[in-house]
Amino acid sequence: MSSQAELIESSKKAAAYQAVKEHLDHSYRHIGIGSGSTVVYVVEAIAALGADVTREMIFYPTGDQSRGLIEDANLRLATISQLPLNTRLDVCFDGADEVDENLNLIKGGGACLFQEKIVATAAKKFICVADYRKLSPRLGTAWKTGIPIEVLPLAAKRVLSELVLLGAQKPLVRQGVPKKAGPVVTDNGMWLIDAPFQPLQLSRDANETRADGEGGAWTVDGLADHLIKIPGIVETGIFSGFNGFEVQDGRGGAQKPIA
Ligand code: ABF
Repeated sequence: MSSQAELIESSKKAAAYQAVKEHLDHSYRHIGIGSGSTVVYVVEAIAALGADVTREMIFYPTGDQSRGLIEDANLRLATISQLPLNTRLDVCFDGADEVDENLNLIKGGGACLFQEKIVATAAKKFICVADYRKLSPRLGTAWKTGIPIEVLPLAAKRVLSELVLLGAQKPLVRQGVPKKAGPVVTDNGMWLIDAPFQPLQLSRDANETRADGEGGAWTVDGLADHLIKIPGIVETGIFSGFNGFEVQDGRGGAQKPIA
């Protein structure tokens, strides 16, 4: 492994262990577990606490990969549909592809976003474990392949046309490897579109806001609001406005404290 790759892995691991140490209160019962390569270390850190600590905890995955991680670590598994009514997860740990200065996220680079948003919004506290590479002033600066958008396959072409009208530059249906395998299919049986936009403004009332699809850059919330109204879009990889949010970056801890 190159020294760069080693640095990245050690940052992910440090961020994950720090996040678990600071934010997994041992009295917690319901815990959301996101997807991706960083979350592997989150589950490792939780399992390392031992059965005495984790015995009463129930873990809710955001897809097939995180379900496998929970099972392999011998932690108690439940689906989000089994979370009792009027109950919230105590905490959710998840990764991200990019994080801006206001702690808005792009997610879905690893093909998981829809169940991740369901689990994240069910949690009282959302802890994003994102190593130093993922922090940027504006979404779309570090993560250049575009905003991941989960779509109904039947509607994919129509959605591509709508995205171009909103200013996306060459949005594409994500293809599997090898390409002849066809489109990537999500855990929900949907396809993904990657839609590159100009880097997103932080605030809803920024001067450059592109509210009507004409010129300028979108704000994070402006674009998210427009995208979710397009028929055929199931969910987008823009995550914003979470309460109790903190980013652990693997270089000494939190970017922003939880309010
Ligand atoms: C999933 O994995 C996605 O939402 C996000 O895109 C990605 C982060 O993965 P990694 O930790 O591998 O960078 O959570």
